[in-house]
Amino acid sequence: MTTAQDNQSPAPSPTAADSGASATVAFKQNAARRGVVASSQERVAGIVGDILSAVRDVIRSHDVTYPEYQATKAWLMAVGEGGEWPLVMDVFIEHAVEDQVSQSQNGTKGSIEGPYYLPDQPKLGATCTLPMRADEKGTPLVLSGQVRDIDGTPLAASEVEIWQADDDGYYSGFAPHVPDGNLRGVAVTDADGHFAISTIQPAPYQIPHEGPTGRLLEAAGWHPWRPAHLHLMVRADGHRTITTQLYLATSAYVDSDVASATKPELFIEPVDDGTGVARVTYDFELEKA
Ligand code: MBD
Ligand code: FE
Repeated sequence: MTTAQDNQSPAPSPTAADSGASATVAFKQNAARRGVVASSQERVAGIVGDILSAVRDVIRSHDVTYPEYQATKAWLMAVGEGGEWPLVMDVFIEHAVEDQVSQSQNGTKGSIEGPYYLPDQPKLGATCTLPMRADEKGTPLVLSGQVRDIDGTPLAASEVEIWQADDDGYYSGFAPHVPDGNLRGVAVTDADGHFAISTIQPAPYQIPHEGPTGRLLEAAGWHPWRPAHLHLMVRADGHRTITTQLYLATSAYVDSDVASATKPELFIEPVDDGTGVARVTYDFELEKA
């Protein structure tokens, strides 16, 4: 077990700006690692051209005024200045891209990556405990299961990576009071493809709401919540990586995720084993790359 440095700060006051600035840095680093893929001139002109004409259509159909146009410009500028583009894109847009891409992926259903993935987390054993503070709040949770090919073959030495918010809804790396690496790690499956990860049950998650994204939600009368979720990335040699999330079926907001990223196949219902530990099994099936 890896232990994250204990949290000494008494009164955490993380802000949307902390989180937004970190999400922007993380996105640029992840983008550099993924590499740049250029689209053809035809696709750029086709896609961007259609986006712009859809915007002009909305302006006409809603009879948009000059004050509304200027307010929109100010908001877009504030999103950039506050570093909230990763948040805005992943909350409002990513689910449509994921839905589209996942139509050609067999096996376990995917879901959006969101803005808070950080690479290079420690590799743990098949049976492991995520790095956490000695006094980490929340109900202990054990997620166990098997990674298999879609033909049923167990996949030994595959990687089940988890990242999640703490019981207060903060992700390490995006809130200064949470120790680096907290509640992030990679389980490596045993010879039978099995894994068992000890962590804490996530709580419903409120997206940062003091910044421009929050002001938009408030102006539209939309709530800022996601249902309690675990993020996962499952990798195996020769197989297509699956990025997904598991949702606690009994969580608030399962029917009104602000990021529109739930799928019925991704709900889990952990059961107390009689000792205060919630346990649940979920198997992952990957198709060949
Ligand atoms: C999250 O934790 C998240 O999963 C998404 C999609 C957007 C913002 C914060
Ligand atoms: Fe999340």
